Amino acid sequence: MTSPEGHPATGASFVVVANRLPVDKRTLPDGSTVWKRAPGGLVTALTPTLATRSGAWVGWSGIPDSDENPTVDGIDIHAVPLSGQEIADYYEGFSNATLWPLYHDVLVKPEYRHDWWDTYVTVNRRFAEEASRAAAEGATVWVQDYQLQLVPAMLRELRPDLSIGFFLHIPFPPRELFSQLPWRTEILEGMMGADLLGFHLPGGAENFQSLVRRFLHVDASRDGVGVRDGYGTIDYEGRVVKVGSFPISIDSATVAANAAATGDRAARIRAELGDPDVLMLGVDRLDYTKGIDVRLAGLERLFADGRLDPAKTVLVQLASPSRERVDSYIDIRNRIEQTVGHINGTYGTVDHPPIRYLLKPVPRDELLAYFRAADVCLVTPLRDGMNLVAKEYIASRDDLGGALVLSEFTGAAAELTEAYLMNPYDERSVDDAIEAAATDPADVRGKRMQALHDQVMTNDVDQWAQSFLDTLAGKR
Ligand code: GDG
Repeated sequence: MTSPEGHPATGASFVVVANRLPVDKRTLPDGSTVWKRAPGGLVTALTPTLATRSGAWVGWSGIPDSDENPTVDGIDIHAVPLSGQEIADYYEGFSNATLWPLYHDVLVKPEYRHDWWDTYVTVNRRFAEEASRAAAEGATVWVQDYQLQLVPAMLRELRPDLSIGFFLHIPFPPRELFSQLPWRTEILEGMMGADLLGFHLPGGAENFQSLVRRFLHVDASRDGVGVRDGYGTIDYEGRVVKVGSFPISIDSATVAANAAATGDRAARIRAELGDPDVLMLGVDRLDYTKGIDVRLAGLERLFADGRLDPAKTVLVQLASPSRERVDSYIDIRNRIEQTVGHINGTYGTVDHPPIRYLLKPVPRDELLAYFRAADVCLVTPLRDGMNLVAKEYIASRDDLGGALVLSEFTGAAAELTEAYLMNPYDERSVDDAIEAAATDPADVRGKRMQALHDQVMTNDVDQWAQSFLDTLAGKR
């Protein structure tokens, strides 16, 4: 059935478009496979909206060269197939070896390749076409992240009846950096297909507006930018495009409840580690933006200077493998592993290596138990859009134990001002923050944690999603 305009009369009134579908394929003990909902903040935040508004999700299944369409309860799944070559060029190439480093302060040199760009265009068009098929007349479509920046304009061309939102989960860079991109105009035009563009921070929204003025030659008023839940506007091709900041968060109440329910596992973790005086924790995708090397270097200096005792300190570094075929990820992995070996070899004993490093994802409950066990959580990125680990650690600590060391170069630092903030580029700042978090009196640490905990419990991911969708719907 189609409407007079040729759009599906049935179909979803709310559609999420993201690189990945919210599902994982699991193999059961008998060898058969099933699709399970993948846990994650975005799925959790959007589940109520997806359920009440007959929602659909458009994305890739995570399996190359597969035309399988997974099914899960409650969400109409639209799989977008990707070939192995497309994953290499669109995902590992243009998304993660061009855009990712460009948007993260050029921490490694972005590669600009026309063949990658061509595939990025082809794949974005495939996502837009699938979204167009999934959406009912007048539906709301919410496009997610840097892999899909061309989808808003492509979708608007196919379906001018839709209300289109776009949210960028990573930083949006200043003009001086973004201008490097050979396809800067095309990317900006792609994003401007949306009715609302959301960034974590006001700075990202301001960078975007400045770039639109420069490269698309339109007037962007600065009104409202810089205010939480406020937005700026851009008059563009007879439409008004809204631009605003929406700092993402976590499902705080669920994280707090699940962390409290881990019981005595936290105490057992400490015992297994030899009951150290100070247990520090790092949890990251293994990525050069996350500053794992920064915290290792800080710890080594503190050991060398006698400011922390390696015999009484343990750092557990949980690293999940990520983008393992991209060269810069192979390099950072090698550097981290070499440093861990060096520190353990120099400051450890056979019984007691001060650093325990794991290169595999740990189950969610185990992760929450580590959060409950850790005296200090080290979040030290060189650049990070938000950083949810910081918020999860805080939500996990309703006992008001623990201390958070947090880089100023994360989006989270804008809200989590009571953390032990540090500049990852300044050795003294790194060392002082780690030492203070580890050694400040319990009442000082407790007061800081109380303020942080209040902040995270009152600003959760549900609020984030509602505030974005209300702004898109013109209710704010
Ligand atoms: C991008 C932006 C922005 C990690 N290791 C394990 C594990 N995790 C979970 C964490 C957390 C998530 O992965 C990582 O989220 P982050 O926000 O820290 O980082 P990115 O993956 O880079 O996310 C970032 C985010 O998008 C949202 O907008 O905040 O700035 O870069 O939830 O807990 N989970 C489990 N085992 C692990 O070993 N179960």
